[in-house]
Amino acid sequence: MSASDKKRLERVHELERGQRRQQWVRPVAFGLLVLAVIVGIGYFLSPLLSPKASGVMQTENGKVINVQAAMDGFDLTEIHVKAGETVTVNLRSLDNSMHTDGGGKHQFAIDELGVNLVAQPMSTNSATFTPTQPGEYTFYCDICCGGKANPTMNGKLIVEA
Ligand SMILES: [Cu+2]
Repeated sequence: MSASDKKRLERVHELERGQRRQQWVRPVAFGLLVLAVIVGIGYFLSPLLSPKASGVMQTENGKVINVQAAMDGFDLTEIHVKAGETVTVNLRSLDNSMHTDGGGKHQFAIDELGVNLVAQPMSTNSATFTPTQPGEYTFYCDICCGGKANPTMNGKLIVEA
């Protein structure tokens, strides 16, 4: 084999190696793209698919209030109940324990009514109380985001006569 033949042969091998590289790069890149799209769609759909649990329900045991808290505040900021009516608050924290600010916990506290409820990360905690005096009470979370002073981490419980 002459020197030029050897060189030509090397060149052919080089080309084959290059093609083999391309052969796996494309499917892998495509696979990653598909994965990214699926993850992206899942990320945007998950809040729509998970049941939106917040709201106020009238039950035979009084009023049940499902309220969710995250770093941007409570999803209910005004709650109406009647004086003398039993109120159960189910507070759900939507944040996980990776949050440095408050560790994913949120609070629902009403000083005047002796309510101090803390929900653990991604969990629900409940408190039952019966307000007897009509009036406007502030509920707040003093755990995250500057606490009580944060205007988004509070709301009003309005007790009607
Ligand atoms: Cu909070």
